[in-house]
Amino acid sequence: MDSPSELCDLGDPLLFPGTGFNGVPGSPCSSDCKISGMCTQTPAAQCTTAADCGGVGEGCCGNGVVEGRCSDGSGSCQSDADCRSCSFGLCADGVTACTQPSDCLETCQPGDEQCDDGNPIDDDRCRNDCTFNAAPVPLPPICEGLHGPNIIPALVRSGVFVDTRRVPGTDFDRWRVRGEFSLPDGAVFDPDQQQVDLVFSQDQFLCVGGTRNGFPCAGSPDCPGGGQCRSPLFQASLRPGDGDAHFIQLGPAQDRPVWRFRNKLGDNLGAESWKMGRLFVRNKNKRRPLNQIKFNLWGQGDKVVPQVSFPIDPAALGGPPPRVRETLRVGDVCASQVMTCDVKGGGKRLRCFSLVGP
Ligand SMILES: [Ca+2]
Ligand SMILES: [Ca+2]
Repeated sequence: MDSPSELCDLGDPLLFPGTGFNGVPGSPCSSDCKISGMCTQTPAAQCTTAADCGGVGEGCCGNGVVEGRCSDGSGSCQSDADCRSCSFGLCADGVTACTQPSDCLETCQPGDEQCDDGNPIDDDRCRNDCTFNAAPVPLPPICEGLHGPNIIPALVRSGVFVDTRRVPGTDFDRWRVRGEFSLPDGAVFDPDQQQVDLVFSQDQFLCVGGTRNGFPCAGSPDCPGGGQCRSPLFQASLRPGDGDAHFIQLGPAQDRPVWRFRNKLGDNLGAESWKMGRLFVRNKNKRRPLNQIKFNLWGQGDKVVPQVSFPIDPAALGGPPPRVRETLRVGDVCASQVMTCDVKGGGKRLRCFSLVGP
């Protein structure tokens, strides 16, 4: 996990084994959490743009943009237009006469980043060293619109999927995930006031509704006409204001907030089969220096009509063993992790966990 990224709150060392802390050499985050990238050829050097790094050809990985350097060395750029300036009748080279920026011929020289999504998720389409991932485990579209430290790796300590007899067929109808993640600095986490989304996904997403209903998609722009790009496995949303169909905050203990969600039937519209959830904040203290959220979420698709079950393709994402991405979005924070599963009970039960770190 200690490759270039812009996670500026590295969290509990339990969560991120082998990582340094903010400001430590090799850490993607400065002590004041302002540095957002690392130079591609000298990874110990922190940067906010490519202009902070060596010379032409070296990129700043983790700042969320693929940049180059202007041929005159004047700064970072994404296109030639960024490099062309005309002031007092001269281009930036100080020699060429000009009346407007387009008269100048400075060019934007590409750097060595193949991609830069600015997030610290290493196994999505863009790796933490800003190279393309040939076999990605894509993030679900519910994380759309979030960048950098607001997309964070989670640790799933336990994920269980069971094919019970209560729902006919061979798909999985009972699920439970437990784990934790560390909130980035400045994140607002208030699940009784914010929408909470839970997604289990593999490599495919499909449009639901709109003019391309049923077609594969990578994001909502692929589903015009009001369609949604969703995981065909499991996707659920709990919205504030829906009464007991949402997380509520328990007790007056503001220093240690706990949120709980319960629905015995699991019949909330948009969150069918989701029966229980518990989210728990551990505040900063001496033993645990950073904000940590624990989650425990459970569901069973038997009571709701029609009954809910979903397949997990053991061959997707380079399996077997089966691999499933679990993503929890609360407000403007998306915590996600890929689980690897052991097959038990003749295929009727998956026991999954995430591997974090080297
Ligand atoms: Ca970059
Ligand atoms: Ca990434």
